[in-house]
Amino acid sequence: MKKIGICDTTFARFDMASAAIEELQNNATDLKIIRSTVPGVKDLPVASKKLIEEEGCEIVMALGMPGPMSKDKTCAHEASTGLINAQLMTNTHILEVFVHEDEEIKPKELKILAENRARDHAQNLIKMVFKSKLMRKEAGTGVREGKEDVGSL
Ligand code: RDL
Ligand code: RDL
Ligand code: RDL
Repeated sequence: MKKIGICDTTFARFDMASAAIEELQNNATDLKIIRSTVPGVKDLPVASKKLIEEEGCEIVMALGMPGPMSKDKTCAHEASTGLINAQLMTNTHILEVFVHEDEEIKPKELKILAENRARDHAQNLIKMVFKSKLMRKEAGTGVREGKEDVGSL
């Protein structure tokens, strides 16, 4: 039984965690999902670290939505640095699944991007935990999450 941590925010405008959880449950068996929701992206690092250290998760997805303002971009960068610190402190992967609100203009398209990125990173997680050879096969192939892959040169 693999314990997978899912950490998300109330700031996000789409429930990416539910999409990720559905993708995980449809494509892997023998996993236990522990979810924790926090207000915003800057709260994700410690929540992720707690999922690892206190709940015994062996990998975590941290899902969040940085807003469009320059203060939001700063906030996202700080959150990102925190997530990397939490990974280094625990020697455990935390997949950062961020969708910036200004990646799309239309709300409908932002929603599609958020859902697809969450699902694509859930597939990445499955490869990292259960099928590492499959991920190695994709090395250098221009994979993207949420949008079309750009492909290799
Ligand atoms: O610890 C409480 C908050 O400071 C924390 O939840 C922040 O992540 C909230 N937050 C901001 O303060 C902000 O200026 C967020 C954003 N921008 C943002 O763009 N996205 C967030 N949170 O998820
Ligand atoms: O933890 C999962 C992802 O957050 C992580 O793999 C990132 O490194 C993926 N990534 C971005 O999110 C991004 O905005 C990458 C780039 N840009 C980039 O330019 N090059 C990458 N990854 O290798
Ligand atoms: O090539 C276009 C996009 O990949 C590029 O704009 C990325 O920076 C977009 N992006 C993010 O902004 C982000 O926060 C990506 C990710 N996370 C990600 O996890 N995977 C991506 N893009 O492919």
